[in-house]
Amino acid sequence: MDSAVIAEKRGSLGLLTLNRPQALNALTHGMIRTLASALADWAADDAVKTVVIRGAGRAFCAGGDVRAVRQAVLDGTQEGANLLRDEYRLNALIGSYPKPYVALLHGITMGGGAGISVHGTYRLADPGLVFAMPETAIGFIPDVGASHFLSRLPAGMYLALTGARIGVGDAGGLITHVVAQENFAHVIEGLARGESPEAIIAPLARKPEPDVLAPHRRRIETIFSAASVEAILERLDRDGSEFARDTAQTIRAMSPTSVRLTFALLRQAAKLDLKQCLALEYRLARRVIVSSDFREGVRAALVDKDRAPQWKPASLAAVGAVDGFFASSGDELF
Ligand code: QUE
Repeated sequence: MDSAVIAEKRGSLGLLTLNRPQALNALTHGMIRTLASALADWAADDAVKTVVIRGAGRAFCAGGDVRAVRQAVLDGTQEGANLLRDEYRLNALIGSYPKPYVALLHGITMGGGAGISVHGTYRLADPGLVFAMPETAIGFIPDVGASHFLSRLPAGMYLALTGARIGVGDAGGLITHVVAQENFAHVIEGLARGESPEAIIAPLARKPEPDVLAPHRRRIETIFSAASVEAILERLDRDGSEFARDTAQTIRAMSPTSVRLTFALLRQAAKLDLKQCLALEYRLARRVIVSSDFREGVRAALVDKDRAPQWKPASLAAVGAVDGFFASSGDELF
């Protein structure tokens, strides 16, 4: 078992603690395997009524271990694809888990952290939550089932293309309750005693915080419903507001290939169930991780940290059709 995940039974509760705080609990392959194995055991264990997942340290979870995925590609091994395969299967297991699955979110929750929380039954978030799907910034795509939940959110295409960080006020649809982190221990104790999640959570839930995106919501929905990435950028440029200018600039700084893939992925995902979304993400991800933009994006954001990625192709116009990424390669997730 991987010490970066602590899996313990406390009374009626199966408690999972992500314990790699120095890396903001970014999910290694070992952590993914330990989570999947504990969840499989507890699904069949009548003593476990509920599962809780939480993160040690400052963050719930910053994502998947994309540095390791990049290194595996550089080393010429299949380990990167294998990590993603097991991560997406874990996301599917959480999405169809037979018992209440309660995620206690605080601090940074991005990428892979969303995948091990949003598909569960309850997502309790501390007011200091910082949520994002920032994959277009590293030459990747919104994965871990994000194509499912983002394609169903009014601002989902905006969040996916820009990687915008949002707080609890704007995370309706992603979280179920706002609960202060200081009350997480109380939730854990109540569930361990066998109390029902609703009975414990309801008295602790606070009023949602003000919605920061509220003044821009109509703009976002009108602009991001456009039929192509070019049309979205055209509408942003024509809008003229500071928000639209900043948003267009952000999208133009992302990997052009990632932006095109993300747009096409979310459009398709709107008609698919979670498992179909994960399977489609896996097809794309296997091709994207061997691309130069993923290598370069992870290098610029997380290895050298110069934040100056050189994307290839460098412009949307130069990115041709992305249909080939969506075709089956024979190695399907399910
Ligand atoms: C996009 C991502 C990730 C990211 C930054 C992005 C991601 C991820 C991390 C991350 C952050 C801090 C760490 C760490 C990893 O950053 O998936 O090990 O200490 O895991 O722009 O998708």
